[in-house]
Amino acid sequence: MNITYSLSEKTLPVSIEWRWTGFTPGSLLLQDDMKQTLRYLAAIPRHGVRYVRIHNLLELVTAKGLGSDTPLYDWSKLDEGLDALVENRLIPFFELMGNPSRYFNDFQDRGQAEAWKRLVRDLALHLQDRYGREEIEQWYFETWNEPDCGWWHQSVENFLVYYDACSEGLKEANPALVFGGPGTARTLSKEITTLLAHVDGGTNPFTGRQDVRMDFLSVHEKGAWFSPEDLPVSPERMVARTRELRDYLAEHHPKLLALPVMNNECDPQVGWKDPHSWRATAFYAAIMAKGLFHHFDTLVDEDGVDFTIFGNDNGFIGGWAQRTQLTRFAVPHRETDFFELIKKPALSLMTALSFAGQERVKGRIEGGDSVTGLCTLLPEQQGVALFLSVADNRARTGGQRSGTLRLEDLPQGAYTLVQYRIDEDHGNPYRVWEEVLPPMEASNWVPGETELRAMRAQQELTRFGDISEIELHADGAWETEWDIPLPGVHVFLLLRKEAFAPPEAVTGLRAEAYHGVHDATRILVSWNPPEARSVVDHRVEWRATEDDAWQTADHPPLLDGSWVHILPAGSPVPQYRITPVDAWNREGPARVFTPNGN
Ligand code: 8U8
Repeated sequence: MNITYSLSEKTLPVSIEWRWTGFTPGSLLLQDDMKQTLRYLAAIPRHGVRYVRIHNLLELVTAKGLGSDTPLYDWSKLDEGLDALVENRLIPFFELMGNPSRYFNDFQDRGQAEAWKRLVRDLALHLQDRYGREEIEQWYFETWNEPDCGWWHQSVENFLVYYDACSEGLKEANPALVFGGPGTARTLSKEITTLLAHVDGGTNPFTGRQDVRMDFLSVHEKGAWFSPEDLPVSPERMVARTRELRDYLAEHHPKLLALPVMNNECDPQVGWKDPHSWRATAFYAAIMAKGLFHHFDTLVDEDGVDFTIFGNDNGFIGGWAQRTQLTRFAVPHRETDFFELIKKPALSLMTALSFAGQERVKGRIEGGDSVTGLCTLLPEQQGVALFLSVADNRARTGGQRSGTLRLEDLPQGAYTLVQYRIDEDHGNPYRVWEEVLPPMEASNWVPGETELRAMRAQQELTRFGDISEIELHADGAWETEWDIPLPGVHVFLLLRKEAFAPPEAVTGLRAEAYHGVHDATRILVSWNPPEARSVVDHRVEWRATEDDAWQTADHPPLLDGSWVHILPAGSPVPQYRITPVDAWNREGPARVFTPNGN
């Protein structure tokens, strides 16, 4: 199978945002396990996860006097939840969803419609007060989730009133705030077609004019239906259905073809909770990547659609087989505060994709649809990050794919090749679990310290092969043989040493003790890695007090800024020192964390 990317071709923007997750309900934000999950997400380099879409955030709000001009709101729970996102540099994708104090039940009632508009205005003003204008102008606001499948309890007509109330309330607070929707579950459902007709020429009841706004159009097209079976996952069908929507717009509302379109629940299979053990494996990572690359190849490149977001709704809390980025082991009845989290390949994919640059070149991949790719140019002539996904649409297939890869018209000079891999043998903590499966007689079995350590040794995005040097001559061509098991994801990084300074220091270093599933003291040490794509590891050292010597911690190469330290029960939080290391073994400045800032 031959793959060619020619860098002399016109570059295109990397226009799809995938740095995304979502979950429900909003109240999860108040739990310790979710707060720790957010630390793990924030620790991915280069904001590898950036946006978090959450249903029912407004269930965290209570209010008195919603029908009056001066309602009294209690934002405290919402503030606690959103603080947990903002302090982790995560951006809320805010669905205006939830029913504060159960007040709203009929948007035909003019008073309720006005009260909703006021609630949305007051919410936006409150957020602006708390987080600043600049911060919330980066957020997205969206309608109620999936008004076409049971989340919405009023009529379609009432949804239109609700829609304009949201839009006008936001506008009154700050006209720069972005608003769209409706995040539909069913292709071209009555709810979406009615809303599109309203946007295209309907009358806004708040202004009496035909000025209904929609800043983006969001849909949910998933790769397979609800099922206990591992149905084939079809990125092709996701695209086909999005094309149906575009065809519908062309026929009925050509003006709306210019709207940015997003799939902000693009999950492989409906039903986040249903157990599908492939969600623990490389298949999940590979099919997510294939979905993304296929959207670039088709909707963006073939159709020229302004397709902006491909967002997985996989930020839930759950086990290996559920739709999560980490698996949780917990003490029964204390699940949310006595737990351990282990990263899955779905999270490692976000670390892998964080190597991407902002520009890409189109390529040629010959022979079959199980191999898809994305080739990006790094900023400031630093080199190339190229991603291949090898997956067919069924979770249970094996074997491998192989061929040649040719990059053409690279600038001449010396490059360093660094590769990463997600497959059965790379970054697969689930295999450790499979090997130590709970004993037959165990009830509520949780892994021991040895198993936890073994899983953590496998949970990082894993380097493939040695770091090697390549000299490219005047023709600027690089050719290599590749051989990738199915399913798998491979990253080729070609880095130009002269374009990289030694790494900068890490930021945001912290160390937080938490209750695990055993007695020992456990500490999540977390930090924001430096931006440079040349960083291949972070050295972690610790000492109990100033008077002790630094001890070097044992860990696999760490690209993410997250590492768990286990100490004898009752140990105080030690000091930590983190030093980033690059592909040429150059160290960045060390940063020290001292508990209580002493
Ligand atoms: C298609 C569909 C029918 C239905 O009756 O209910 C649905 C509920 C349908 C599709 C999605 C849906 O809920 C969304 O999908 C969930 C899931 O588990 O796949 C969650 O990921 C989402 O939070 C939810 O919005």
